[in-house]
Amino acid sequence: MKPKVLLINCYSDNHRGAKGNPNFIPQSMATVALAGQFHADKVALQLYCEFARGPFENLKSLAWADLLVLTGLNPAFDRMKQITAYARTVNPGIAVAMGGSLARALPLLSQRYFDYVCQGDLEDIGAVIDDVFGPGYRAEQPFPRFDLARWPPWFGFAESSRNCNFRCDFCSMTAEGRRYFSYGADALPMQVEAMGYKACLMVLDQNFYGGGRRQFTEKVGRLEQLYRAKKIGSWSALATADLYADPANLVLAKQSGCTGFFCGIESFSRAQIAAFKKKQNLLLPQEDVIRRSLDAGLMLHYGMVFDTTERTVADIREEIDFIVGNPNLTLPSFLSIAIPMLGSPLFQRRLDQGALLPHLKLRDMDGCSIICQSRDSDAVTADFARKMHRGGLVSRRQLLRHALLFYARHGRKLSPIGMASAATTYWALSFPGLGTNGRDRNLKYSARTYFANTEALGTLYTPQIPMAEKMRDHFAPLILTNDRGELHPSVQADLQPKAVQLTPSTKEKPDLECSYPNWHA
Ligand code: B12
Ligand code: SF4
Repeated sequence: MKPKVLLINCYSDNHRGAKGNPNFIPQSMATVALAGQFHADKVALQLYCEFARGPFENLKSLAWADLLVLTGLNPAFDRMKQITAYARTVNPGIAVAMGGSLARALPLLSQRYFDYVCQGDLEDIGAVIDDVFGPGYRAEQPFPRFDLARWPPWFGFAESSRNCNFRCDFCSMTAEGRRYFSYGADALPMQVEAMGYKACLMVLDQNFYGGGRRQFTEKVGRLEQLYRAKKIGSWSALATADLYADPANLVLAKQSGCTGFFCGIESFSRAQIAAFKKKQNLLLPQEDVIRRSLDAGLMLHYGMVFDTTERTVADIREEIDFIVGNPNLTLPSFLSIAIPMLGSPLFQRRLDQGALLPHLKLRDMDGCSIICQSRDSDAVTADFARKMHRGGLVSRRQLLRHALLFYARHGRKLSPIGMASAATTYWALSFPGLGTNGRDRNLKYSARTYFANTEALGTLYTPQIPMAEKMRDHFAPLILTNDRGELHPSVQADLQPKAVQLTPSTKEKPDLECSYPNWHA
């Protein structure tokens, strides 16, 4: 009998029966990449993504598996605990491994709930495989299992590097301080060969430009070959604003079939960017970055991050009006309340300032809830967050006017896919509730408070089957702060100040731990 492994990407949805976001771009690659660490012939695998398909409720699969492997973003910690409780109830012998940024941010707490807490990269699962099944069950040539991916048709996701070479104040990459490294240019053709033709290939790196001009040119060269050979219809990637400093980069990208990039613009306020320590965004004014991109025929997607602790709602609304009133700017693809990610310098600063809300729930550090004390009154801040989440910050008339002027000025320069992707930004601002945070799709909006300490827990927090008393804690939300906004005792050992070891960024050197040896060829 083959060992059986269930891999789940957990997501912090509120409600049992939520439908998930199967057509949202981008989707996570994590389970597909993790699956590639197991021997394809000797291990039976099932993959599930809660972001795409809604909360995982299949007790039969939990009873089937010998090993449960969990991944997910920080707000998904409660979901990891809940699924583990179900697994142990229906299948007491199951082994549970978890990993990713949660394992790095909360290693000690995680050990209370999971058998294996993998703080490193994908390759860490190798030791778990050996421990649970014995030798012989690791993949001989680890490689993402694109054949098991259930992504929107026409889209493929790939990676060409890990981690980031920048250190923005709020980001989990900064909290982790891990070294940026590139897989090498051949990684992309290998992944495309394995996944087959895709109309749009999206390279999901933290920073596609993290290896500088030389690596960028090499990777774009490979993508151009794939594009000319009709192995991809187009490509896009996530990259930082320093990419736009050299216009030649944009020419290269455009001629290689690129439709555009996602770039962390975050704010048009220089003061805010400086406060976020996002120095790559100070090289050029944000408006110039967008103008250069559009002039080169490349769409630019970005998110806006609003820090209501530093800025008033009136100031933020002025910024939104400035964007929507300017048809030379693309509209943001998503709006988010600033999240001081666990362990980041901003998290520490907010903690020291006493600015974290009391009884803060990790589940609600999701970009659509208020996490810190705000400059405005609760009523004003909550009204802003509600409009951000439900729509109403920008009128449909303003959006229509922007769309007409934008397409008149830039429509002809963008490719058809670039134009279609520009259209999604109008949709995102009109119906933001249908965007990334689908977590309240089934919850009456009026039930929300928009504060991360007073949001109602959804139905997922009530077990769907009888549970042993010892599992009760698995259904309690993880609370990060006490009633004074100080660290809650349960996370003190993990989150109290430690000298953050910022690893110097290395641009060229491959990481020897990476399990994809051929990619460095
Ligand atoms: C796809 C994506 C999304 C998708 C899907 C998310 C999902 N959960 O399914 C969407 C668009 C929904 C999304 C939303 C958000 N995202 Co997002 N997203 C990504 C993105 C672009 C790719 C993730 C991915 O597939 N990576 C590739 C896989 C292979 O690697 P990985 O997951 O990073 O894991 C590595 C290690 O951690 C480790 N690992 C991970 N899990 C496990 C498990 C085991 C057992 C082991 C051994 C190892 C291991 O192995 C991998 C490589 O070594 C990343 C950026 C990036 N390049 O990673 C951001 C990123 C993950 N998102 C981020 C953020 C901040 C958000 C938002 C908060 C944004 C916002 N303000 O709204 C929301 C959160 C919404 C929520 N409620 O959770 C942050 C970090 C978040 C965090 N740590 O919690 C990232 C890193 C971007 C960034 N630099 O800021 N996101
Ligand atoms: S550039 Fe992006 S991924 Fe890198 S540290 Fe800044 S926010 Fe994080």
